[in-house]
Amino acid sequence: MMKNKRVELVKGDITSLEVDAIVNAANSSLLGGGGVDGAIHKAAGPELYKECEGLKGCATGEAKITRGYGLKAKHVIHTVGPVWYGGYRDEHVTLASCYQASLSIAKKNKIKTIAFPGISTGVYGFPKDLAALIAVNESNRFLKKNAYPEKVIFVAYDDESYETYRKLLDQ
Ligand code: AR6
Repeated sequence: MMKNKRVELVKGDITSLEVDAIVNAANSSLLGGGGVDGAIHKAAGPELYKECEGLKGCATGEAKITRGYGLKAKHVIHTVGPVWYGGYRDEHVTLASCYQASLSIAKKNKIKTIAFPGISTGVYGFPKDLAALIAVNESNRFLKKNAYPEKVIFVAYDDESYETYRKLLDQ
């Protein structure tokens, strides 16, 4: 369906994917929360929480990796997106950094397939269309320069997000 074979779009729950790594939209404590973070911790089980405790948090715009435990995914890459303040705090730069940091960790760990939810587009309030544009641009930029990851999968949780990504990827 997509012209670029290294980028894919799927709709649904990221915790069900059998990939090398799923990305978590975490907060800086890395100790869980609601949204996709809550779903990932619930599916992975208490061992994920234990490993996260040892990481001592993560700065906004950065990323850290753990194992996947009860998930089908082998690893979880936890990144902390920016809270949207109307665009006045360079949120777009920080969000781009989340994608670059996550993809760099994937490369370091020779991860072949990585799946991203819409970082910051839930509780953190980042506009979904702008976030999807950043996600696609940063991923394409990284893939052009690197052999790993081999494939990036964008996971749209609802129809609206799916359409937003589809339009960006179809061109
Ligand atoms: N699979 C894929 N996408 C999902 C899933 C799922 N199971 N569940 C939600 N989404 P959010 P944020 C989508 O709020 O905005 C947490 O409490 C959702 O529709 O999970 O980065 C953390 O601990 C939305 O498009 O993350 C932080 O405190 C996207 O995932 C804070 O929320 C992200 O929504 C992070 O906020």
